[in-house]
Amino acid sequence: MPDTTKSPDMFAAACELIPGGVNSPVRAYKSVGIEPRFVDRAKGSHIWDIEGREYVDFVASWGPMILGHAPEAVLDAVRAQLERGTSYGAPTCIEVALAEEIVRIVPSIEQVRMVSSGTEATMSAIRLARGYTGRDRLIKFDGNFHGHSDSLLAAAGSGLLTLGIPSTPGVTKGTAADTIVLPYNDLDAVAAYLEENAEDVAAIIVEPIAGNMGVIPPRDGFLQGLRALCDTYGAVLIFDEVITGFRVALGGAQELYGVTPDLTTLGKIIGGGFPVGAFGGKAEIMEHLAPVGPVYQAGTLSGNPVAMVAGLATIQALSAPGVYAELDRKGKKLADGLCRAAGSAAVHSSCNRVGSMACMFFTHLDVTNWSSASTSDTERYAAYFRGMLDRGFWLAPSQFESTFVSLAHTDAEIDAFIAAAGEVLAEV
Ligand code: KE4
Repeated sequence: MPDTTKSPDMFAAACELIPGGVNSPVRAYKSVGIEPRFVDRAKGSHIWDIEGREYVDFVASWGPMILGHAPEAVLDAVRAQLERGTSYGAPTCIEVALAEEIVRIVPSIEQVRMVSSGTEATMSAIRLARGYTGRDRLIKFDGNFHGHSDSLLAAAGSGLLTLGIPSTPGVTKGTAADTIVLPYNDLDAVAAYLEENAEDVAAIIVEPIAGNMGVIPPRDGFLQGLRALCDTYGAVLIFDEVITGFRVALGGAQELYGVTPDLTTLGKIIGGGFPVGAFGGKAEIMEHLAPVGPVYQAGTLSGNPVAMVAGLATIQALSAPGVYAELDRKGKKLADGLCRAAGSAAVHSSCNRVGSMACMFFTHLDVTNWSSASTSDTERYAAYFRGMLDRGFWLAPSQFESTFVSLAHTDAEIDAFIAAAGEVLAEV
């Protein structure tokens, strides 16, 4: 490894060893016109690069760091576990404890299976829904991203939108043919498809609040309508709450909107910064999973004890009274301030927010789906991103992601963010 504290030198070396120099495409900063800065450390709401520059972080590792980075409660729990070993490949009391907490907090989840990423969670949930129903087709929504398993890389959101790749080589035609992609928030399109094809549809998977084409809330009645259609046609309703789980409410978007899915996928926050995903739901469905039922799914590090204690400590901290009111207050302060700053700078923008996840789109349209989100001026976003980075604010390197506020962000930091945005928006 090069002996350097300069990101450009480290990036050059990384590009020789890791495709694109990164272990996940969006980190390569391809859509914001500069090279990525390498991180040295993070604590609370702050992150430092290897040049020693300090930033206020609004990426939060793409969502997990809702308490802020390296919270003491999580560090203490992890330190204690490390002395007891880091992986056993055997059942542990701590994974039962985390499962118990998830079942207690998310009423739709009667049983839950731990995995090591959100991708694994959604991939497994879809296989389970197909095994349970005996049907093949899957409905997903344009601009929703559910990780990179083959069935889900059709007009996916997040990195694929950022990279402008509408789908990806390597996914077979047969796989793609079983995935139907419909416009987000368009209940009529779902009803029309199901009327003609219901007997083939195993599941509908949806981000109950879209977080991978920027932030887009469900239209009134959209989630309730999906619930009713799945009841009518016997399809499994899967809420992908990898972002929204424990983010917008302790019980996630399903608590916020009062809609009960059949299966829920989780990730990010439940790992407390460690690699964890989970999927769960009705026991009647979950019991189709091996070793009880015939649907196979497995994982060496599933339920890893270090990740479990980190997740449990995080959820226990989030269960304290007033946490989500505080997250919502901070999220509102940031989004309202950003909108005011954009208005003062006469920048066409549209701001969406749910709780502590928000997005300012560089478009004059109300953003309700991918079609409207895609009208955003991504070049202008890139200039805004660079301006904010230079002023010490660490944002997602893509118009099509979320700005995350954590419990660690102070009002003063949010005020400083808004002031900086006002300066930058006046220039872009
Ligand atoms: P992971 O496999 O990255 O843990 O989770 C996939 C996933 C599933 N479902 C939703 C709703 C998700 O947002 C994600 C992953 N999110 C992206 C960022 N929006 C991860 C960041 C990245 O790709 O590097």
